[in-house]
Amino acid sequence: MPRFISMTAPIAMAAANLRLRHWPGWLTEADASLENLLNEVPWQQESIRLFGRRHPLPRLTCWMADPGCDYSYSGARQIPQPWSHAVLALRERLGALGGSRFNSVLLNLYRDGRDGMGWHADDEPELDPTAPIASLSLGASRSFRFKPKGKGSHQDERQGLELGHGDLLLMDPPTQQFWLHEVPRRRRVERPRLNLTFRVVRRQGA
Ligand SMILES: O=C(O)CCC(=O)C(=O)O
Repeated sequence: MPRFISMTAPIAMAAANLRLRHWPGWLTEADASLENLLNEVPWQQESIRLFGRRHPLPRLTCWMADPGCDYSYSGARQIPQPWSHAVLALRERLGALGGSRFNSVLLNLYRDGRDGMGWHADDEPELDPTAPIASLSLGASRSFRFKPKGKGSHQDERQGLELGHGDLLLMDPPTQQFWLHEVPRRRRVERPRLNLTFRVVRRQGA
């Protein structure tokens, strides 16, 4: 087992159609990875159009993918960046775990607690619904919350966990089909947080 990861048993969380596996502190060299990624990733400020006006997303992003893995979200087509060394190394270590070969990753940089991500599911038609999504977190600890799709939001049905430095979360099918997730804003958080969600995109024409 490489020193780079810690492979104790994950904490499993399950509710109806919610399948999560959480490895706190999975990446033992999280400090070095955070520094490398902050420096080597070509972070971009994307915007979305709402009611005819463009608004900057409350975070910086980058999409890295194999050729042919096109992807759109929030109404914007993502232009893939080449895989960086540090991200490729992380993908290699994840490959064995999910049983899938992740061919793409969305990186999000939350500069501080004023950045966040609203309720959504990673259920775009380009994504393979039979593959897990592997989410790796670095930097400041932030809440990650789930609520069932298609209902008024009953507080007692919500699920949540805290994602810390080096934590790995696997979201297994059919989670994305039935649940939404969010990273709420936390005004008191001053440090940056970086998250990578490794995905399997169905290639064009496949
Ligand atoms: O930052 C996170 O933990 C989650 C990111 C996320 O929900 C996404 O990339 O779809």
